[in-house]
Amino acid sequence: MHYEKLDDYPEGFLWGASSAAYQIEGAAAEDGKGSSIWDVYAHEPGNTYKGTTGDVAVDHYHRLVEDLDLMKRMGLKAYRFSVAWSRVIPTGDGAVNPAGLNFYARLIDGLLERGIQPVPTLYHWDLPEALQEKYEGWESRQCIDAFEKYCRIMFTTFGDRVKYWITINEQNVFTSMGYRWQLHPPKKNDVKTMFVVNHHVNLANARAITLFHKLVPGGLIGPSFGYGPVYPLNSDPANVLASVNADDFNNNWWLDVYCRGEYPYFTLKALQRMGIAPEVSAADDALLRSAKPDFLGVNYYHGGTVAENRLDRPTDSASDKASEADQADKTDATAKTGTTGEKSEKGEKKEFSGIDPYLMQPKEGQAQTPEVPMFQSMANPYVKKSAWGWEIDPVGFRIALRQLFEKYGLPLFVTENGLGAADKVENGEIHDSYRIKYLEDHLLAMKEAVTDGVPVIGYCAWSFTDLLSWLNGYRKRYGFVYVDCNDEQSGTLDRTPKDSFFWYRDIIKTNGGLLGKERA
Ligand code: BGP
Repeated sequence: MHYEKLDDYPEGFLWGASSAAYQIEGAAAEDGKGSSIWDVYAHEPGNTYKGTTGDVAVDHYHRLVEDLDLMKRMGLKAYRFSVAWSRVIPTGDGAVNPAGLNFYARLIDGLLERGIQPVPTLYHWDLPEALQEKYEGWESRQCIDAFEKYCRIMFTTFGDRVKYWITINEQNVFTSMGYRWQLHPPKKNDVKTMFVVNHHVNLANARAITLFHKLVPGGLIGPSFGYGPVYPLNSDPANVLASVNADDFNNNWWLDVYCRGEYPYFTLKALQRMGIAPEVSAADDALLRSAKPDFLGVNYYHGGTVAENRLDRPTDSASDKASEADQADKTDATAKTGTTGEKSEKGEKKEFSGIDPYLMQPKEGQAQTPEVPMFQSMANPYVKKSAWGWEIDPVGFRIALRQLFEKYGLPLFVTENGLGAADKVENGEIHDSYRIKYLEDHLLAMKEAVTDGVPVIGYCAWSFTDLLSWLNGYRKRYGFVYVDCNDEQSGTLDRTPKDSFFWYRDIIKTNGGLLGKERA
């Protein structure tokens, strides 16, 4: 559908920006905070780019007021941040740390005083280390009880002031990176365990939502999912079937549980056949079916393209060529961004560039590859890529919003979208026209989705300030505000608004009216 004129963004649209505790706060061991699994993981040699850690990050903990003032200056209507569970309950399920709660009280009250809606995420990957040690973290159901206890504290403390809440960030990413690809803690490669963990997180999400609805009437809560539409490589029915499989395996596997309370039938069958499906008790089933989110948080970076995965595929097939092109592109991206890779403790070379959690694929001969008979990821020749090899696909954003609303009928809240780039400071200024272009194209695509009729309640760009990328250090920047930090972790941490800061301020001021218009 093409429109002569697009609808306006709705009144009260939540124009925002996002962050996550581990990536910005620093103060990793201050004021009684306990360690998280990321505090420990980042300190083990070879796990992160140049050994970067969140010990100081961008020091948001100490620069709270400065950051809040910058948010007000930009005119933000919403700010999505995450709460470090181990700051609130240092041992994960023991005593509450009043200083930790007080930090979030200052943040939330500071936002409200400035007319900004706080949007806390309860779990953005930084599990208290004590829970990992005591129970093997999410492998145990005790972790679900601990999460519920922590949520209760958050809801009873802040439910009177905070309307929008996110339960879990990108469950698809942290479970696969942590239990399959060995790139996040606890660095395991065990698909069966990955599905157990995933099931437990589903239950934790459902328990949090159920509790929230009891304790915070009038509030709204939902998970944030890393969503990408799946395209077939072409109209070959075998590839179309592969795209149906991939959508089920990569998207429905989580979304059907969140929104319908059940695992998708075909993927569940396939996993059962392989002996790696999670066990769902009658009580689990009842809980999952009864807990419904009020909205769906959507993190959109890009989708993916797939083809049939024929195990006897001839080497010169079109898709193999596309795959080679993809590989070449990734290598090129690595060269462009100057990543040389690092040696891990064991000595094998490890590339931190080009890691794309949404498109990870089993390597040849890698054990336990449930999707092998279902599909194979391919390069998409129609879309450009960022310097880190992530596809740039604003039309896919509109498709994503359409598909999600059509499938689940829930209002959507875009909780992440943005461009990672190596920004340069020129005479004290940062001219990030590429980021403005990226955001503008995506905001226009979202406006088209809104005109199509999709109810979108807000958009939080990733990210407000520059911050620590989990695996890419500080040079892969996403922020509207430049932070003087580097991979040697020796910058001044001074803040400087980029060109995109002023551009987004004007977009917010006009409720999106300036999108696609010439600017002076
Ligand atoms: C999402 C995470 C964010 C952020 C973003 C960019 O998956 O929820 O926390 O990290 O991706 O990722 P990266 O820094 O790897 O480019």
